[in-house]
Amino acid sequence: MGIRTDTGHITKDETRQELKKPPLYRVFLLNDDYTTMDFVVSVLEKVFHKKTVEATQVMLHVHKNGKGLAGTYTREIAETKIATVHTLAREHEFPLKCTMEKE
Ligand code: TYC
Repeated sequence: MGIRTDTGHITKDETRQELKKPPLYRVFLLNDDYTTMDFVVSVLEKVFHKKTVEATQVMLHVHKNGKGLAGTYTREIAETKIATVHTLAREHEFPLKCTMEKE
C-alpha cells in the first residue's frame, strides 16, 4: 500500500528513516607527577562540563589509578576536546595528557 504524492508517485505509508548512530569514543585523562590537582579539576569543569564534586572525584580516580574517563563523544568532538586540553596544558606548562578509545 502507498500514498500518491503531488507528482503522482507512490510512496510508503511509513517513511520512517533509519539513521545510523555514529561510533563513540571515550576520552581519558592520564596521570602525571607535575600537573596540579586544581588544574585537572578546572579542565574537567571547563572542557568536560563536570560539576566541581564530580570533577574532583574523576581527578582523584586518575591520580590513584593512572587514568580516568572524562567523557564520551563522537570522533570529531573527542578530538577537539583532546586538542583543547593539550593546548591549555601547554599554556600552563603542565604535561597533562588525554587519550581516546573507540567504545
Ligand atoms: N598526580 C598529580 C599530582 O599529584 C595530580 C593529577 C591528577 C595529575 C590527574 C594529572 O590527570 C591527572 N599533582
